[in-house]
Amino acid sequence: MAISSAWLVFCFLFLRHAVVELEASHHVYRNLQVSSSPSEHQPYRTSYHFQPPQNWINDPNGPMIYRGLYHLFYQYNPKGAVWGNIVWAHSTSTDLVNWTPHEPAIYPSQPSDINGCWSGSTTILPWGTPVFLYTGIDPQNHQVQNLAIPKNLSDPYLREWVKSPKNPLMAPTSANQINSSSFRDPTSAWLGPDGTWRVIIGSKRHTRGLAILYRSKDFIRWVKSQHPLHSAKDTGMWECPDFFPVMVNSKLGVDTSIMGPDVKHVLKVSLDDTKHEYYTIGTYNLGKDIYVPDKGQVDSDSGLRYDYGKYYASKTFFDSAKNRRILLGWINESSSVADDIKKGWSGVHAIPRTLWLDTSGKQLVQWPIREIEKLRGHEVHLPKQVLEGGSALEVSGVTAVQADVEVSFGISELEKAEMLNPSWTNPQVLCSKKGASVKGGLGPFGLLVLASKGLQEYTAVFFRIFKGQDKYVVLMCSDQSRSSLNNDNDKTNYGAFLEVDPSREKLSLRSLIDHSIVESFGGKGKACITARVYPTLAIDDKAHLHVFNNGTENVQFTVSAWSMKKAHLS
Ligand code: DQQ
Repeated sequence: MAISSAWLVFCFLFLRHAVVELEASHHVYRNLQVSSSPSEHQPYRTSYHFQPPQNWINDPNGPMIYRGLYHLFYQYNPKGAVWGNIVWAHSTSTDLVNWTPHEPAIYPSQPSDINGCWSGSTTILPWGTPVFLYTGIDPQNHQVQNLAIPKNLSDPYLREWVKSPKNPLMAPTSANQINSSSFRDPTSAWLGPDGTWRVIIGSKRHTRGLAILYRSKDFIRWVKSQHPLHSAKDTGMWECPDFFPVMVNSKLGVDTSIMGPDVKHVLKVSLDDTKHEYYTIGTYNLGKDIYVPDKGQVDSDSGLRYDYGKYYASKTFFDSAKNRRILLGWINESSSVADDIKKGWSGVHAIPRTLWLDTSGKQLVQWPIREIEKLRGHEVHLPKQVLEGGSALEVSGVTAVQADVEVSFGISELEKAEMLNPSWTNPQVLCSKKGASVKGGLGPFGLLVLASKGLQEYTAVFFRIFKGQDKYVVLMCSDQSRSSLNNDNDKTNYGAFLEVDPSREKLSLRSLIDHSIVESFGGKGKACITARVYPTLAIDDKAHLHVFNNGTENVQFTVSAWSMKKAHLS
C-alpha cells in the first residue's frame, strides 16, 4: 500500500483549498491468535447470512455502492476465531446477497494504524470518488483517524487502497482533551451548503457519551468543533455512531448530505458498556451544528433499538441505485470462546435491511432487502384457520433449518387480554418472566423454530397481548431458554414492545431462520429481534417448524413459509 500517483491525483483534485493513556477496552486473546483448523461437521454455519470461511469477524465497515457494485468491508482477524489483528476484509456483490471475497482493503501498514485498522465509514465525494475515514491504532496504542482512497478508480472492485501520507488527520492531544482510548469509528461525512464537511467520531468524557464533531473544507485538514454534535449523560463510550437523514412520509432513502424540511435526522450509537445500540429521531441544526432529539425520544440505553436481540456496531449507507437506505449489522456469537475456537469462526452479519421513518415520525421501520427473496425456493402456504388455545401445528414441507417464514395472526376476543402491570416497563424483563411456556390469555402465540422432533429443543418467537391503561400493548419475545441442550450458551430472552394496535391490524411476524440465526421482524418491521442459537438435536434435516398458541384464547392465523437456497458467501 505504498503512496502512489493516485494520491497525488486525489490531492490535486481535492485540495483547493499531551495525549491521555490508553485503557484497553478490547480484549486480546494472545495465546489464541493462531488459525484454527475448523471442526468437520459445521451445523451452525449460515447458508445465507454473510460470513467468511473462517475466523473472527465483527463490525461492518464502509459499506457503499460504486459503479453498480456493492462493497462490504468488515473487521476481520485473519489469524483466528477471536478478536485481534484487525484488518478491513473486503467482499463485493451485485445484489447484497451473493458475495465475492477480495484481499483485505486495508491492514496495518503505517505508524498511524500499525496496531490495527478499526472501524470507519465511506464518504462518496461529489464527483463519485469513495473515501474511507477509519480509526487506526498507533504505536502508542492511541486511537487516531485516518484516510484512504482507492488506488485505481477504474477497477470496479476497488481492490487496492492508498493511505494518506498526512495520516493521522485527527488525533488526541493534550490541547483537545480527547481521551486517546475513547476516540473511534468515524461516520460517513456530510457536506453542508456552506461547502464544509462534517464528521462525527464516537467518544466519552467520564461517563457521558459523545459524538465529537470535526469540520473540514478539504477533507484533509480537520478542525475539532468546540462542542460535540450531541452527547448524553451516563451512556458511556459511544462506538460506531451513525448520523443520517430520513425522509418524512416516504420510504425512500436520501444521501447523507441532504438537509431541509422534508427530512428528520437519526443518530444511532453503540454502547460499549452494555453492547446495546439505541437511536433517536430529531432535528439537525446545521447553523449551530447540533442535533436535538425530538421530544419524547429516549436518549439512553432504554431508548429505541434497531434490534432488541444480538445486533451491534451497525452502519447504514445510501444506495443511490435504488434510492434506499440500507442497514448492516454484526451478530455476535452466544457460544463460549472455547466453542468458537473449536468451530474455527465467530460472528456473522445480519441480512441487510431497508430502513425508513414510520408514518408516526416516532420510530424507524426495517425490512429485509427485497433481493433476499430471490433465495426463496419451495413454498408452503397454510390458509386462514383457527389455532386453538394450548395447541401447536407443524408446518412441514420446508427446510426448517434454512427458511423464510411469514405468519399473520388475527384476534377477535381482545377483551380476554391480561392486564398490564404498570411496573412492567422493561420488555426484556417481561419476556424473561413470561417465556413461551408461561400460559396467558391472548398469547403467547407465534413460531417454534429450530425445534427438535420431541420438542426438547426449540426457539420461540411470539406475541403476548396485554390490556394497558388506555390501549392494548403488544409484547414481542424471542425465548432462547430451550434452544439447545448445551448449557454453555447465552440463552437470554429478548423482548420489545410493538407499536401496533391489535384491534385494527393483524399481528405479523417474519423470521429468517438460518441454522444458528433467528432474525425476526414483528409488525411489518416495527420491532426486530435477532437471536443466536446452537441446537444439538434440531440441526440439518432434523429441524422442525411449528405455529403455536399457548394462551387460553383461540387465534386465527395464516402462514407462508419458504425453503431458502444457499447464497454464495465466499
Ligand atoms: N469494534 C472496532 C472498534 C469499534 C468496535 C474494533 C465496535 O472500532 O468501536 O474491532 O464493535
